[in-house]
Amino acid sequence: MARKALWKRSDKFAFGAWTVMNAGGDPFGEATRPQLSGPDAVRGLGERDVYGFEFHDNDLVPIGTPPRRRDAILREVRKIMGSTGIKATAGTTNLFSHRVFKDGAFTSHDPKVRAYAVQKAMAGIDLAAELGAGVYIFWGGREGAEVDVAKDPVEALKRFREAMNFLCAYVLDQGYKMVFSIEPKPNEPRSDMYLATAGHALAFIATLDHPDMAGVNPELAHVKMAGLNVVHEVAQPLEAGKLVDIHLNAQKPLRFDQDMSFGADNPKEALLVVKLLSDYGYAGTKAFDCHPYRTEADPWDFVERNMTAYKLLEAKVDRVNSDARLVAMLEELTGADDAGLGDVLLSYSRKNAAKLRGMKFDPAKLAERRLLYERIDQRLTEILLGAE
Ligand code: GLT
Ligand code: MN
Repeated sequence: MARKALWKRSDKFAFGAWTVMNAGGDPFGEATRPQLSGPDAVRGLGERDVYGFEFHDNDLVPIGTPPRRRDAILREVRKIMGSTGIKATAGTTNLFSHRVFKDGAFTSHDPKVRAYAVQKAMAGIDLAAELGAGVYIFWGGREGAEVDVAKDPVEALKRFREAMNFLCAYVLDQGYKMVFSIEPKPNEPRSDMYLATAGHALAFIATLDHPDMAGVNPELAHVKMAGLNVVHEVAQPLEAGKLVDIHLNAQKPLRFDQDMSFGADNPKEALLVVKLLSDYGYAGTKAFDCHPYRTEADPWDFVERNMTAYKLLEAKVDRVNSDARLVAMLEELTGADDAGLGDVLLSYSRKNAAKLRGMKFDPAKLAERRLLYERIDQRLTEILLGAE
């Protein structure tokens, strides 16, 4: 890219190592570009001033790697981290590729498969701790069903909880500084997956032995696959103080998992996600979880475009937030006259209830208040399109 890079490390952008290791294969066709190794993926990201990388245990250490080889790989990755300045920001366990997980990992019917999954997660947590990652992601890729009659979903959630409780206790026992993050997805690769949205994940987290140890990393594409609202999906964990990471990308609604680059499909929606994160001072890493188009010869234009898109949208957010016309319209909308209400709605008391009962409202008059939604939306569109 000829243009000067817009991003800095302090932007705290991250990429899944797997995003640049994606070689373009899909269910209908073979790979279209060379397979990068884990260390080469980390090096390429570090050389492009990316703040951090996320990784599966097997992105770095393939299943069955002897311990000495594992340690040698880790030494190599640490060396790359030292020379490029990139950090390991989040680890995760691949509990979906191997056929042993064909009917689930933590939610498998087979106690031995469940035990293997928890053992694998423990080893992945050790690996993440060794590289200094402070977030550990749980994406239940195979935790779901095609045949609901064959797996009791209540029992499945109990098993999921047992595994998470075991692993939380493991982290505490080891003294690791690490929070868990559940990554929701409604479907694919299973027909239907448990913990389908951020809301499902939040409700589940509240039932853990250590709810404070777990948060959520929503992924825009995942919720979009169900046709739901990406801004709301991010807002809910944010409001709950549970947004510990985020997976940014793009997706046309109600289709297979496309994992397109951030902003590639719906720039207005991407803008509103960036606005949400910056308005509320989100300080965690912003990870891109998507992959280059199958037609790309290498992943590097893809890496640069995602960070560039975020920074351009961030600049637009500044314009949106300082646009006098838009600000005035939003103020009119949100600054409704509450004179006379006092603190009656702030909290329930018998006194407040009595006060509220005694108040006089004229609904027809209240309904007359103008709401400039067309103009507001149009102004946002204009700013996005570069109008003065
Ligand atoms: C997989 C999935 C992603 C998850 C990764 C974490 S793996 O690529 O599509 O959304 O974030 O396990
Ligand atoms: Mn993801």
